[in-house]
Amino acid sequence: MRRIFPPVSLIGVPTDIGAGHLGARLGPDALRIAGLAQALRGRGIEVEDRGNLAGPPNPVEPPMDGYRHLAGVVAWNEALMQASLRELEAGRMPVVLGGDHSLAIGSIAAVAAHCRATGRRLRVLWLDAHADFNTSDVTPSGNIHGMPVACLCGIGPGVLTGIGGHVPAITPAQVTQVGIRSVDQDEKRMVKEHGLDIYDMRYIDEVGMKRTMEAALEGLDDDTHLHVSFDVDVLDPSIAPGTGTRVPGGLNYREAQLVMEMIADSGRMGSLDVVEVSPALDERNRTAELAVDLVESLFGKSTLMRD
Ligand code: HAR
Ligand code: MN
Ligand code: MN
Ligand code: MN
Repeated sequence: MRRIFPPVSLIGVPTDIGAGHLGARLGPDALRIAGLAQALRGRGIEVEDRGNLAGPPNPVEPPMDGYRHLAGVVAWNEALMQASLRELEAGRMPVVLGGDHSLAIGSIAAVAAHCRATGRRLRVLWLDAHADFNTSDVTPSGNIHGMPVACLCGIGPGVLTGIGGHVPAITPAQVTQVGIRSVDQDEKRMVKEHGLDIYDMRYIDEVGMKRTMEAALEGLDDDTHLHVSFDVDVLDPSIAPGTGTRVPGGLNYREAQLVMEMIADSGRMGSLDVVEVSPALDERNRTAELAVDLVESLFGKSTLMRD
């Protein structure tokens, strides 16, 4: 059975203001050049590319009070929250092209607000090498792309935790993380304290990806909106070198495909972020091309007709 997807709106967010490395600002165009819109249209999906949002330039300043570029991160996320909510309210699926992962704050705040308004249950699947659960007190870098999950769970500055109008936007119980292999010392304490559901690389090694994803997707029902936040650094750097914070030991090609195929089979994906693509660090755009390949699988592409 071919699943019917709602129309998709691509929202480019060309910034690296939440990161410590420059380059994710070029991610949206790298994904476009890799043929994202065409690939989705090829699957019979109606796609509108809304172009890029506007926001402040990256001032490349040191952190202040534990945050680098807090005001700029807020500005980009407020713009994204509005843009994404507009698409959801129009019955369209926002696909956010990052940009660094701090953008998940605005993206998921919008989805949370929409789910609140429509009475749907929200679950967030966070595919990443990193837990992104730092706070200004414990961050080793001040980089806000290391903090979005904490901010969404209400732990962070009010200007970020309040972006969707409800604090917290989500609870840790709504979040499942897969592929994690880099968690900072005090961040470990944080994720433990807040009971984040983390399938790290050791778990995947021991149990295998099929059982990992069965566990990660457990409990989705017809009323669940699944938001997928895909940080391309979840992939092994040998297949996805074009990203700012590479960590060895990530998902291989087949594992990544299976993750996407099993999400597609759940039939519950209602919104998506593709973040941290950094083409200047890449080899001939292969990371963006791989991301597009994987997004096709998220939208139901498979080798055979399976049901
Ligand atoms: N944990 C590190 C920090 O907070 C790096 C995390 C940010 N890197 C990302 N996000 N790409 O997933 O500085
Ligand atoms: Mn809706
Ligand atoms: Mn991330
Ligand atoms: Mn990451």
